[in-house]
Amino acid sequence: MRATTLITVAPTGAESAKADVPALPVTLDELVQTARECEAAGAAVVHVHVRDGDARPTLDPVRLRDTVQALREATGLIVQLSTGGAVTDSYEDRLRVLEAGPDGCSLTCGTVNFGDEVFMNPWPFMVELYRRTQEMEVVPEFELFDLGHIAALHRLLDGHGAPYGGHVHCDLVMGVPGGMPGDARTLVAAVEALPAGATWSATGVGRTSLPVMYAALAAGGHLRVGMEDTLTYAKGRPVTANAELVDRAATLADLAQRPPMTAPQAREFLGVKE
Ligand code: KMH
Ligand code: ZN
Repeated sequence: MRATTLITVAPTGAESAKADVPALPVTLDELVQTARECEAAGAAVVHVHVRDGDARPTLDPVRLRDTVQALREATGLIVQLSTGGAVTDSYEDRLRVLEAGPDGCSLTCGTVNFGDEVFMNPWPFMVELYRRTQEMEVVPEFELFDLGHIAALHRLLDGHGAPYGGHVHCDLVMGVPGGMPGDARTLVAAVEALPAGATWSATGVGRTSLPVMYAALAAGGHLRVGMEDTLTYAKGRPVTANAELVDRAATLADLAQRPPMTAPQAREFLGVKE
C-alpha cells in the first residue's frame, strides 16, 4: 500500500480573539464552512474548539454536541474534540466533553507552561480522562508538549491498557513557549522516545510551523496545521483561511511522495468507530 500522510486541521483553538483575527472560524456556520474547505484541500481530521455567542471559548455541552452533529452531517472528517479547552476550564468540564459523542479527543500527557499561563494536566486527571475514552469508545490522540510527557504516556499505557481503537497515535505539539522547541533535533529525540508501534503527527506553533512540517515529513510523520497553531502564512503575511494551511501541507506531502490520507483511510488507521 502506498504511504500516505494524515493531515489534521485545528481551525480555531482557544487562544486567539476574533476581534484580532477576523478570519478565525468561531460560529458554527463558519466552522462547518471551514471544515468543508479543509476536507477538500486534504484534511482527514478536524480538531475542534468551540466558541460561545460572544466568540469566547466554551465547553458548553449543547454547543459541543451540536457541533459534532453539524460537522458529521456536512463532512466526512473525523471529529476530534479538544479536552484541553482553555487554560481556565475546569477538569470536570473538560472530562464532560466526551459526552458530546466525538470520534476522537485530545489527551494531553502532562502539565506545561503555556506562554504566561499554565496548561494543567495532572496525573489523576489524565488517568480519569483516559479511562473515560476507553469506556465511551472515543479514540484518544496523545498530545505531547514536552519530552517528559512521553514518559507519562508510557506510564499511562503500561498501567491502564490499550487505547480504544487499539492504536496509539500521538501529536507532538512543538514551539509552545514553555514546551519543547520546534526544531528537527527535538522532533527526532521525541520520536525516538515514543512507544513501539505508535504513530505520530507534529504541530509547530507560530514560526516553527514550517520547520516542524518539513522535519515531520522527512522523519515519516503526519501533520497538523491550522489557525489554532499559526496565524502567519509567511513573514508579514497573515493566514486568510485554514484551507490555505491545509493546502500547503497537502502540497508538501505530495512532494514527499506521501499524499494526504483520505478520511475513510484515516478512520481505519486510527481505529475510529464506524
Ligand atoms: N488551548 C490549550 C490550553 C488541546 O486542544 O487538547 C490546550 C489545547 C490542547 O489546545
Ligand atoms: Zn486544541
